[in-house]
Amino acid sequence: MQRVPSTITLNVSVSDGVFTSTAQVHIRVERANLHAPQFTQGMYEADLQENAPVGSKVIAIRAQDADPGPFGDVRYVLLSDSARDLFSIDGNGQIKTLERLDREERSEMVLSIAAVDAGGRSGYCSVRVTILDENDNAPQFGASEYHASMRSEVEPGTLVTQVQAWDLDQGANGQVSYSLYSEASMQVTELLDIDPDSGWVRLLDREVQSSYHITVRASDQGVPVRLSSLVNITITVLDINDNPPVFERRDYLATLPEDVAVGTEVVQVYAASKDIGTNADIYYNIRSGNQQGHFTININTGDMHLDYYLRPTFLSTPTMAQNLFIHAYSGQK
Ligand SMILES: [Ca+2]
Ligand SMILES: [Ca+2]
Ligand SMILES: [Ca+2]
Ligand SMILES: [Ca+2]
Repeated sequence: MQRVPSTITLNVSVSDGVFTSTAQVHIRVERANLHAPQFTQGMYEADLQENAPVGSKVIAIRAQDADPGPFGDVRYVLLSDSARDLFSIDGNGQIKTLERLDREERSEMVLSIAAVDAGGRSGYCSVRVTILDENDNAPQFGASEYHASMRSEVEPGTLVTQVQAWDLDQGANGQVSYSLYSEASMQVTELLDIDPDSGWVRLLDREVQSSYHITVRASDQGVPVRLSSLVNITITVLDINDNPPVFERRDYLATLPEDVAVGTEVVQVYAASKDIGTNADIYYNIRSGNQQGHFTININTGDMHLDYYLRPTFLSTPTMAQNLFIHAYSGQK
């Protein structure tokens, strides 16, 4: 290609046939901006580790401009507003981070970048940045503590309750498994266990106790560090009414003088049940022996009173015995 001189000098003369005038015209030749910058790729792909320190290198991109001189000098401009706080790009097309990036907030970003020459011509490309997961979230249980109940007569093997935890991380970093907290007492681990995948708590063996307290751990499968959380579960055993009340004594004996006043307390009977809660509430009535209605019993306390004036009836005999059968029952009044 022939080199174009940077200035051209023209000698110009004009004549009207009589007079001639001559002038010299200097023309400075400027190069034309023939080429727009062009990226080597329209789309670049880059991976960036989550939480990488500020200033980490993401990728270097490059645009070329065939013009010599300033029209061939390229500078890079990050066009995406949202990316400008997070990434920088320097004169060599090197993209670096300005912030630590959180994959759980945004796992992928596409940056639009322009290469601009001194003449204002430009070319464009995109850079897709994929944020790679780091195990930076522990599993979180759905509740701060769990309460469940089971009936006292359930068979071993029964599923009692289920806990669930979520982990925001990706893949193994977010895969949750459940276990009984290893510091749980031996006693608890013999009575209950938990399915590592589903979080279902299962009864292994029954024991006479009104509640169980266990601690469950949810762990992720992160490498190299596994993260975990703990939660407490209280399981209340709902009693069934299967223990009939037993009187503390088989026979109660009361002796009354013949002139006893109406309303006098005769005796107080007492029965108890091995059940718990309302199933241990005992009620009393007189089952038989009280056909004349001489005695009353307090249904709640077992307190028996004389409800009759004895003297007229009993005068004829020196002593008189009366057998009463008291019934104690539990549950509903
Ligand atoms: Ca150019
Ligand atoms: Ca994160
Ligand atoms: Ca993460
Ligand atoms: Ca995790």
